[in-house]
Amino acid sequence: CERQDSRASRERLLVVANRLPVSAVRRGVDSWHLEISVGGLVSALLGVKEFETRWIGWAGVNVPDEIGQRALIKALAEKRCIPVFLDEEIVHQYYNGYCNNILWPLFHYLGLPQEDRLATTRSFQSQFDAYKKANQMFAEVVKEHYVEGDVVWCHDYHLMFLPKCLKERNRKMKVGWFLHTPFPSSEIHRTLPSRLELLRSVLAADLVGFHTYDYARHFVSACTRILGLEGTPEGVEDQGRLTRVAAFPIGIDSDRFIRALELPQVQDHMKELKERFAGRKGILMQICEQFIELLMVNVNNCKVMLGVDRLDMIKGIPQKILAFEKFLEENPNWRDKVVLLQIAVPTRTDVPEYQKLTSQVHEIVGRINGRFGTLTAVPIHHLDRSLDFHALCALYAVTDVALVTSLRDGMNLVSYEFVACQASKKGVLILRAAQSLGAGAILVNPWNVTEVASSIGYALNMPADEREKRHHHNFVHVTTHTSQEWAATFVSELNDTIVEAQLRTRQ
Ligand code: ADQ
Repeated sequence: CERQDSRASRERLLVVANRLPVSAVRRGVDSWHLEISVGGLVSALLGVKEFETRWIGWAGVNVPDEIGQRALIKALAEKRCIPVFLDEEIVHQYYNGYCNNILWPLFHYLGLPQEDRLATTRSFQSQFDAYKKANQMFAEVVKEHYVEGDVVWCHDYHLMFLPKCLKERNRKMKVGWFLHTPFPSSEIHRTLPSRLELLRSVLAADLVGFHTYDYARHFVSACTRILGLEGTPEGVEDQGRLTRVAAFPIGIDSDRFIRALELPQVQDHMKELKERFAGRKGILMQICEQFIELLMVNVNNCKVMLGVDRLDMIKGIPQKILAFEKFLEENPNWRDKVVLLQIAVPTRTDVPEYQKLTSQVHEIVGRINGRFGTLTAVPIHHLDRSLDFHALCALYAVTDVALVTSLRDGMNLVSYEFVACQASKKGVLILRAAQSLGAGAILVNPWNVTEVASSIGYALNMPADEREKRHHHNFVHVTTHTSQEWAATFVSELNDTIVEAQLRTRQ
């Protein structure tokens, strides 16, 4: 009953995340252009409509002058966004350093960077100091915009220090924290020099959420083993105060994708893509000129395989491409009948590891195209760019086999988006095992190139009735586990947790 009430009254939700859903590009002294940011967190949260939402975060740009800041605040206000201004040094130490160079790889089991293995190194300490300072700056902006009764929902590994900062400012604030990445085993978390402080800060939240039960369990074990606290079925208890810990598997706004397929611009994209694969010329320049030029060389009834990822080491792009190479090597009859489109939007481009990854992927693609390409066709089309929503939906819809083979991932929304767009084609999803879309997909170990290669063959040859059955399983899951449901459940659970805590205190 309480859950229904909270949904009906459009309660105010302050979403606090490192990045705003838009990136700001300066066009003049007091003029800004706003572009939608690409990424899973943004994609899921933009689908959440039932709350009166304000979004607090960094706009991805350094704005040192007051005129620029005032103009940006005004431009963002129209989108219900509130900026946190971070200077270059903080961004370098907090975002590129502590978040992307330490927490992100560690949480995905890639370990700590070599030079930061010692807790005493200056770079580690200064990055952690910057991380805490940045989190304090987020807390100040939240405090400024907070209205009593608001739900404050902090997101992701960038803001693990935030729950503590918020509760120190206002003990009564309703604070939830959700992690979009995996939370690693306590043995991995143990290696982080600032492990104690981070765990304690997160525990200041009223509700702590993860994508899966396993991540929640890892977090509780870290608190019991590293902090020596008591884990209960509800969460973690510290001196009579309970922090509720639970799993809230994320989803997408599936209706948005399903509805998009009816839009004339998406239909046009799809028609032209299909014509292209039937070997006829078309005018698909809107999607991407380079991409279309490459597609033009493909011949009749080519099967389309698709990968859509941020260009990140966790997404397993080199391994995926190597598996495709193995498939072509072992199946010469498929060589001019299948094409892999890998769309990889670059992220964190100023981090050296990401620059290395881009070169590595380009090198592998070039080698394979040199090996299996002909004068008229290449097997892999790799694009380092983002596609707009309509082009992405059209691509999903015409795809025969999607390869979603991250080495590790919090959840992965691309698999959901693909399924939502496949109502008529009923293509096959090859997926890293341990994701929640298990039942209808072909599950693989992405490290096992031989297994992925043979799954590609299985998927391409799959009979229609099996494809249909598998798609049905996936489609039901994607349309019932939506981002709206995810957010509503989290907020409702947070409200319940607070009511229960108040009752416990009174007893
Ligand atoms: P991400 O690592 O960003 O998210 P994912 O869940 O796959 O990963 O979401 C990516 C989003 O970006 C999708 O909505 C996709 O459409 C979009 N995208 C990716 N490449 C694109 C391209 N080239 N062009 C256009 N759009 C593109 C993080 C975690 C995930 C977790 C999500 C949500 O790493 O594990 O599932 O948050 O919690």
